[in-house]
Formats: sequence, structure tokens, C-alpha cells
Amino acid sequence: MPANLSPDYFRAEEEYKKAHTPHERLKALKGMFAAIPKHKGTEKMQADLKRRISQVNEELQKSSKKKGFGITVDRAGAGQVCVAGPPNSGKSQLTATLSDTELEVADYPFTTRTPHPAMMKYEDIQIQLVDLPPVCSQHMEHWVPNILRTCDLILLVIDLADPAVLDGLEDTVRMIEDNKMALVPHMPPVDSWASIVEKRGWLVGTKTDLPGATSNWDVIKEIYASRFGMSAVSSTAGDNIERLRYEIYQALDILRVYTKKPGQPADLQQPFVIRQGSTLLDFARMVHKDFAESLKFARVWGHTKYDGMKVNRDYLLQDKDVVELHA
Ligand SMILES: Nc1nc2c(ncn2[C@@H]2O[C@H](COP(=O)(O)OP(=O)(O)O)[C@@H](O)[C@H]2O)c(=O)[nH]1
Ligand SMILES: [Mg+2]
Repeated sequence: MPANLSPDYFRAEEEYKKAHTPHERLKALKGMFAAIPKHKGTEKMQADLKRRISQVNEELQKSSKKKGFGITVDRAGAGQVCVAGPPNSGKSQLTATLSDTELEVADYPFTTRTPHPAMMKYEDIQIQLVDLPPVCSQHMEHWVPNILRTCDLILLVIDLADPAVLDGLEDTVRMIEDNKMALVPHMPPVDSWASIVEKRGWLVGTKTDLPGATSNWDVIKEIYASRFGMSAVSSTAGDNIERLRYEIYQALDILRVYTKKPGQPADLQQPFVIRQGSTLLDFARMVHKDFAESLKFARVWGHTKYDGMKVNRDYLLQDKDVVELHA
């Protein structure tokens, strides 16, 4: 045993010895793994711990198959975006970086065992991200497809530094499509009753800070550019992260509308969020059902020809319009 193990390591090892449940054992093993110095001399130990962590994970997976029925995530914010992909592709790190929160990130597969929602701020709205366990043929939690089927957008997260990145992506796409979903490059129509659910996919290549990422990205672009919108980022270095926030917002096909009362300034605190292509009437319905019935016209500040222009029920709303409803 290497002599340079820290007190943290021994504490975690003590915890491991006292652990009663698989969850406790997993927590202790992770603590031990985190506490060993990462260098050549401890490679064997690292590998051994990774193996033991995988074993406990498998054990937990088997028991969660029996119990974890019907796991869902309550929607929050302006849209729900699932973060899906092969193991270790950087899903949790990306979710954490985009949402400015801390999540469980580790360099062994199958770390994430339950859905982890986190809110991402984009300008003045919040978008819900849901970090998921891997979507791959090797193993997938049985409740994952259900969550994917009900979200608004799927981020397909792949590790551009992984030589097997293409296989991983193909595998994830196949798993999604085998579960009665079709990944499409645009927002599907709203009330569709088809048995195959169309979902917009957005491809995110991560770890652009690592060697090999650029050439892999070129290959992926060549093959997938017609199927998905895509971005390459580094979650750890922060490259292209701000741009991705904007792209996620855009990909959701939503827009913001602010209200104002006659003679008063606009309420810029909290915008209403509505789907692109919505009319003034759709908006009035959203604000209050009575409004929709009695709506006569509205005045709009924003993308109209001039400020405070009078518009009718069929006016197509634009992002950041300020609307004064007249009933
Ligand atoms: N260099 C680098 N490492 C990353 C990046 N994103 C994630 N990682 C590392 O990749 C490993 C797996 O990340 P994680 O988010 O847990 O993957 P997940 O299994 O897909 O959730 C961790 O060691 C992360 O620190 C990145 O952009 N650059
Ligand atoms: Mg994860």
C-alpha cells in the first residue's frame, strides 16, 4: 500500500467498514477514490476502487429496477431540457456548468443514478435542465425513456476526446429511437398523437480542451450536421458555454412577452414565456381567460413599426415584445 494516503482516505475507509447499505458503501468508496492521490503509483488502487464502485452500482441498479418505478421530474421554468448521452461523456459537468451549480461529477461511468434537475439562467428566464444517467445499450435505467419522451428538448452530449465517440453517439441515438421516439432537427408540432414521439435533438460535443477533440468534431459535423443543430464546448474551461445557453433558448422555440398597463411602465421583472408562432389571442388566453374573450386590441412596443402600435388578435408575437392588452 502506498504510504502517502491522506487522513481523508482512512476516514472514508473506516466509513466503508461500517457501511450497512449499498448506498453507504458507494458513498464511502467514492470518498476513498476521491482521496487517493492520482499518480502512477496509485493506478492499481484506483482501478480496484473503480471496479468496486461499479459493482455496488450494479447492485443498486438491480434493486432500483424493482423499486424505482415511475420516476418523473416536475417541470419548472420556461422549458425542460434533458441531458442525455453515453457514460462519462460529461453530462453532469455540462449541467453543472450551464446551471452554475455543483453536481456529482466523476471519471467513472454510471455516477448519475437518478434524474438531477438544475435551473439554467438565460438572461431574465430560467430553463430546467435534467441530468440523466447514461443512455446506452450497455445499461439504461428503465425510467429514462419516459422522462425523455415528455421533455421539450434533448441535449445529446458526447465526449469529443473519446476515440469511440461516434459509436457512443450512434448507440445513444439508437437507444432513444428504439424507445418510440424520433430525433428531429426542429421543434415538432404541438398536439401530435402519433405513437412515435418526435423530439428535437441538439448535439453537444464536450471536452474541446482535450487533444483529439477538433478532428473528432470535424468527423461528427460531416455526418450529423443535417440531423441536428450542434455545438462544441468545454465545460471545464467554459469555452462556448454562454453561446450554448443562447442556443438552448433558441432551440426551445420560445419567446418572451412583457405586459404593461395603460399609462404605466412595462413590467420587466418577469416575462411570460410562450411558443414562437403564438398570436396576440394565444397570449391573451395565457394571461387570463377572460381577456381572451373580451380582447379588442393591444398596443405593442418592440418589433412593431412604431412604439405603441395598435395590433389585432392575429398579431404574431416577437421576442421581448411589450404588450398592453385592451379588453
Ligand atoms: N477536460 C475536460 N474534462 C471534462 C469536461 N467535461 C467533463 N469532464 C470530465 O469527464 C469526466 C466525466 O464527466 P461527467 O460529467 O461525470 O460525465 P457523465 O457520466 O456524462 O455525467 C469527469 O472526470 C469530468 O471532470 C470538459 O469539458 N473538459
Ligand atoms: Mg453523470
